[in-house]
Amino acid sequence: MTKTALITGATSGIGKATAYEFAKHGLQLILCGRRQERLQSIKKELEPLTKVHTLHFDVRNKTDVENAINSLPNNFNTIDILINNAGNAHGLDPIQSGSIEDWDAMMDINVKGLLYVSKAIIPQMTERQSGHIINIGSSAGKEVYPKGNVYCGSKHAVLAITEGMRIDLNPFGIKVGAINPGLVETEFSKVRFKGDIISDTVYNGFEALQAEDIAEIIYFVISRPKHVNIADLLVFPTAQANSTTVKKEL
Ligand code: NDP
Ligand code: 8X3
Repeated sequence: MTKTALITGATSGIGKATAYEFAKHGLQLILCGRRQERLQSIKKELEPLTKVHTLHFDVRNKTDVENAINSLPNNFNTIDILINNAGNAHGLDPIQSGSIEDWDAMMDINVKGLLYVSKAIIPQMTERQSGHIINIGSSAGKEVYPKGNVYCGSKHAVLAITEGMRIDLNPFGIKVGAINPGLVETEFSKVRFKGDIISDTVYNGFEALQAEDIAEIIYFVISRPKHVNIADLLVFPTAQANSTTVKKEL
């Protein structure tokens, strides 16, 4: 039977590439994000391959999250796979001069938003005793780098929550895992640096991961047999050894 996957943050980067990858394999899709026009144009492009429904909400707004999930039509309301991907870094500042607005954004989107979406979907998975949740963490969830403070904190939280979900959902046969990329060339740095010119240089001098690399890995993870759960996966570009060690040729 065709599986249905809900992807948050499907309007760009990793989430968008995952939508295209899943569509190639015939999964039915629920694509989420704030930028409605992008959702519509992705839907139009993917509809020759699969059925697509879009949901337009900010993951920070728990009422909107709940209403959006509750609004799903019958043919889309059984969610087999949840990809909790929406998120970003906001700013790269030492803790003493970081902006509270940036901190709020990262904790509210990366951590609380992930929880709100999960809360709206987990009950149907426990009831059916099946489902697969993948949380997109980060190498920043496994180590802390200078000025990464709150973003790293948010991604450490994602990993702790992932482990907690896996334990609590274990009796229900629900798979839970995290995929933790290093440097991926997406709109991530444009958002982090608020469009500043510095965002153009982040991926210079080495071959960064592309969103499609992560999308292929996500598809691999969701396509394992029923008894196999990839619980935690760290993936760097070859040029990157950890958050602070990147072999650049400039
Ligand atoms: P992008 O900026 O390209 O994509 C971020 C996505 O998140 C967009 O689709 C955006 O949609 C969505 N999003 C952001 N804020 C909200 C919000 N408040 N409500 C709903 N959706 C939101 O970045 P990436 O693809 O790189 O990032 C995806 C995930 O991967 C994030 O969790 C990020 O932390 C993680 N990651 C990224 C790495 C990288 O180097 N790029 C490395 C490791 C992890 P819209 O604006 O339309 O709402
Ligand atoms: C994104 C990777 O190194 O910018 O999570 O934190 S990094």
